[in-house]
Amino acid sequence: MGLVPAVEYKGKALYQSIILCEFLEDAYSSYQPNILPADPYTKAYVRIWVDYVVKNLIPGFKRLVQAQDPEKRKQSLDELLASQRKLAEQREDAGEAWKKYADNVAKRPSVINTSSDPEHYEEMYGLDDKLGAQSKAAKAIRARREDIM
Ligand SMILES: N[C@@H](CCC(=O)N[C@@H](CS)C(=O)NCC(=O)O)C(=O)O
Repeated sequence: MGLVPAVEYKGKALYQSIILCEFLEDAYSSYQPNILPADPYTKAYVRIWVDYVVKNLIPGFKRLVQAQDPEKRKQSLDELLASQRKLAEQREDAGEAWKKYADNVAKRPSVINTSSDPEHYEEMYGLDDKLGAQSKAAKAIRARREDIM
């Protein structure tokens, strides 16, 4: 696919973030803490919402930050807000618990060390749209290819 993240395991390649997370759990099952709950129902429930985020919030966010045209921007923002609203309505833990989780993630050294300065994101994604960037990710966003995004 040519996208990151990707993992090489025993000489073979794997990709797609969510699949990699589950693969790491399977391949290193004794590592604690686990990402997914052990209970089958709760695990399936988590996967339902991970799938929702992957298909709606992530593409919606990427389209918003890439959109330069004000009309396209407003449409992208409305779509993203509608997706977020649905998540917040269905998940009672989407309020304070989410904020605490997000704050903790943002403080992790691995996240700090691999993130760009927030003020540069808009410019970078905006340039993608303006210049008609040819990266696989930028093309996928423009073509609304959620399966690649
Ligand atoms: N659905 C993929 C998306 C991966 C993706 O968009 N990767 C971007 C960086 S975040 C990339 O590799 N861009 C390089 C390119 O498009 O050529 C995943 O979840 O791993």
